[in-house]
Amino acid sequence: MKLLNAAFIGLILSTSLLVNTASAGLILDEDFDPITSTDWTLSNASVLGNPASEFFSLNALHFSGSGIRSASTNAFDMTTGGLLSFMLKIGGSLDTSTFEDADSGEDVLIQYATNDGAWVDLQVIDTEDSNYKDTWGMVNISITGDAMSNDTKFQFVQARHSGSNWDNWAIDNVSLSNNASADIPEPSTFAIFALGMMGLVSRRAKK
Ligand SMILES: [Ca+2]
Ligand SMILES: [Ca+2]
Ligand SMILES: [Ca+2]
Repeated sequence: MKLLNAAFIGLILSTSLLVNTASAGLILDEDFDPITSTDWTLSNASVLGNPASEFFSLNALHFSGSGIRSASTNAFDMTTGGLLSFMLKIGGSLDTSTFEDADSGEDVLIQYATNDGAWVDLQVIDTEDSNYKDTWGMVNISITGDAMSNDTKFQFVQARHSGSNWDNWAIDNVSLSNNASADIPEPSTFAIFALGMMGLVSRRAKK
């Protein structure tokens, strides 16, 4: 009987793990090691290796060219809402050749567009923000409100800077998840079901 109980506990745990993985709803997972180029439209952005160990984890997407610097995603179904998460570093007073100090007003914008409409700001990150200046920091943005459409794309963009090789920034470990589908049972439902089965089996065993 102990063996049976252990088997059921194992079933509960493994089922919970399976369901957790499914309900995470990960729809974009990019570490740039290497880049999945079909997932991105890039302008004045390039994947670099690890110059002088200044990058977060192996390659990062580095912005340095002249003209508008941007990286935009494909469109996703975001009707359930979700979370956009990524690592960001902006050049600061360390002022290296990879991360030249980005000046005030040369903000990094995170935007969305629905149905190929105009870009709308999700978050504006000031170049003087100490969470990201000269250091890698994580950005988490909840996808809510008007961004929740069945055709939503995202963009990382710096519209103003002093030109090629000035005012640099980079991103890494970009992930986008939508909220769990209503069709996927919660782990607790499975756990209750399995516990019920355990009771049933132990009763039968006693008989
Ligand atoms: Ca990376
Ligand atoms: Ca500068
Ligand atoms: Ca500048």
